[in-house]
Amino acid sequence: LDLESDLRLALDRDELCLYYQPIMDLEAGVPLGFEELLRWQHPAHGLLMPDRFVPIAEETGLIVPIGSWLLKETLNQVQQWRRDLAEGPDLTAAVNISGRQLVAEDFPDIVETAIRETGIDPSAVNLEITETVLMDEPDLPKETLQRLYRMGVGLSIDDFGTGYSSLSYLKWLSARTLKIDRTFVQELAADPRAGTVIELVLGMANSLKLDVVAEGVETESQLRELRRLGVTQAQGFIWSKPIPAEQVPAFLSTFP
Ligand code: G
Ligand code: G
Ligand code: MN
Ligand code: NA
Repeated sequence: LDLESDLRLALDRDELCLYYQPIMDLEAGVPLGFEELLRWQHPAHGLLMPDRFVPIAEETGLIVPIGSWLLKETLNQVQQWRRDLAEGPDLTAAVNISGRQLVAEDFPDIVETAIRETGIDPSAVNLEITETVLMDEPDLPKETLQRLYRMGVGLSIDDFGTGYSSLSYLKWLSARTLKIDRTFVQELAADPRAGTVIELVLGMANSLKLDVVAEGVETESQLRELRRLGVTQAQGFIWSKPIPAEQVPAFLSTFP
């Protein structure tokens, strides 16, 4: 199955599409924003999930043009919801960024152009970078991170807790958000230490003035426990799976 040659054509053939999952404000009980998640409507194999093709896109470098496209597409989409929907004005846009994009010299220009062309407030933009990328990238371009910070764009550390966290990067990174990996949420019921780890992350995040999002919330009991620990932002199937853009207005209309 030669997905690589198909992937080279997918962008031009309009086969890539974006799904969106709400990120919830637990105190207000409303969505505060949406995370973009990439899908590939393959002509022969149907709807492919990112784990099937993002690694190929990263190896081949195709993630760079694909990533530029989806950044612009997401900012445009979220800006439209911010403008057009009663529940939309403060929504944030979370966009997954791979290491290959981050180390490209023109990445800050690409972000700046996407923001200018879509007209979205830069403070509504969160770029999600996995902790593993931050640890593994030896030449993490600090200039890029500083330029993004000066633009007012937020950085979210994705899958936090799964990498080999030296934590030293938190000092100079000026991130806005830590996203606690869903494995910690899933272990809450079975392993009391999972809750302790989340409490420690919240304490550290509080000292560093970082927001914390808990990922992968599926059950009421997980939600109750996360609230008890002091988590104020979360996402997961309990509210919604990732959904196509067309379904977002109906989702938003269910909130007061
Ligand atoms: O639902 P889900 O299967 O969508 O996503 C699986 C993984 O693929 C996630 O860990 C996510 O970080 C990654 N992913 C999803 N969308 C994108 C994207 O647009 N760019 C990159 N680099 N990774 C993505
Ligand atoms: O970018 P990130 O690695 O955080 O990607 C989010 C991934 O988590 C996507 O694959 C998405 O479909 C998945 N996801 C989102 N909410 C839930 C959930 O409640 N349970 C599970 N098992 N997966 C989730
Ligand atoms: Mn993510
Ligand atoms: Na994650």
